[in-house]
Amino acid sequence: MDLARTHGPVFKRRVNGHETLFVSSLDLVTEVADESRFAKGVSVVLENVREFAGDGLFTAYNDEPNWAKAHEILMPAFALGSMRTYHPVMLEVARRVMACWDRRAADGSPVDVADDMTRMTLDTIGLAGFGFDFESFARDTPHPFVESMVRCLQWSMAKFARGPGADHRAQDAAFRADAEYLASVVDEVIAARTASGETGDDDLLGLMLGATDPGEDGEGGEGEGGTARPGPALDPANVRNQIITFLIAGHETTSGALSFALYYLLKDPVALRMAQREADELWGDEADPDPSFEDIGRLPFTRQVLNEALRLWPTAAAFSRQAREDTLIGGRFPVRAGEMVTVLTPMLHRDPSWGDNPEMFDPARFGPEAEAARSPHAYKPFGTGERACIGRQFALHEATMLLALLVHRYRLIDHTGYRLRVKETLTLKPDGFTLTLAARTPGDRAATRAALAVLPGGGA
Ligand code: FDE
Repeated sequence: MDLARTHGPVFKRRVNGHETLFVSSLDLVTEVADESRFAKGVSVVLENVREFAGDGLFTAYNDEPNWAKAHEILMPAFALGSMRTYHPVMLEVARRVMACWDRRAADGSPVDVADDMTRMTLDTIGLAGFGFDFESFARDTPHPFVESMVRCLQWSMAKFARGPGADHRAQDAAFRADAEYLASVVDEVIAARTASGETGDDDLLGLMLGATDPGEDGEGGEGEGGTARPGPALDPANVRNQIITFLIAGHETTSGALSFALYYLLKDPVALRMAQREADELWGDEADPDPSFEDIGRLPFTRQVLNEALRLWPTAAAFSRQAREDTLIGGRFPVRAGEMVTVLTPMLHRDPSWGDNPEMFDPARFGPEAEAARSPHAYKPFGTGERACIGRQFALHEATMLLALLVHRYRLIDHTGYRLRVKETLTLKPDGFTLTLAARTPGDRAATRAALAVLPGGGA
């Protein structure tokens, strides 16, 4: 981001022989988002992630047959309507967060926001995707799976920055051990499903194992070990890669988004009250609200808060595009066929087209009129085109519900006067961000309404 501020919206950075061409202005991103000229590029860092996520959706090459196959099988599971299926599990895990935070509110001890959001998103994708319970809230430290995964992601970044000559055998051996551990946890997930004999045919694992079409006579043949089940829709190695992919992609990014949203609400009393009022209008003084699936669509301001947090800190901070043919971008920068261009999303999201104060947190940027007036290429927290994020609705449903439940239930107290530090472990998160909490009372809810009523227009 500093380089872009110094050198402008197109520059090349060379690190140990790797050149990366970065772009971050609306014009240039509009060009590289053009699917007829560019496609997703598997960058050097993603090549490293391939070492443990293989041909999973995120790291697959565009022309790898397993990409199209898995995409087709999994798309319906991520359509908006499918969120109805995941809603109860998302709510169950949201209640785990609240049970944990209630204890902290009672004894006044701080919560580590990013850690708890990560517990929540890991449990959610594990249960909703694969019927596997990581039980993260029953642990003091993150599930060992998370620690291994974070080390694998760090290895993927560090490998990129390696200088010549040094000996990296120890790091590589440690990486192999972590990658094997990830695979073993996933194999346990698959084995648990296979052993239970349940099809679970509307979750991701069920779809991937081909459970939707259980031929009585065991037809469909390629299944392993003479089971009576039909052949898997995807081959076993690919199923394992997809699960690792969903666990990586589906939880670090979403937990970062929630953490940044809580950070900005903490620092913006009007936005916090508006989010609280929106939740209060749905759930009043109920001690244990029971949000319906439809309620989540009735939280537009909460959604705007998340969108705006993802504008300032798109937690997947860059994505790469690969030129289909030799071309020029911006009419004068040559890009050869096959060459990559990396979109530096946080700077695209601060492009002058965002107005006068792009560093300012302002959820009104995502009001319906403002959104309609803006180029679709100005905002890319979920990537672009055919290879854009498949988990977008999933992440937004999960995060909107939790954020609304949390602001409905707690006063957020900035006990350290926290100043934002962003930590990058391939994804972005606020570092060392802790809060203390107090249970909101009916009196607090009345005070929220009264405080907004003094704003011009009643804070509408
Ligand atoms: C994807 C994605 C992307 C793109 C990348 C490239 O281009 O390279 C992005 C940017 C993203 N993604 C982002 C995000 C954010 C958030 C919060 C999220 N994301 C979430 C989620 C959840 C889930 C489950 C997911 N996610 C998933 C995913 C996948 C699988 C992918 C791949 C797709 C294809 O096909 O390629 C993604 N994601 Fe996301």
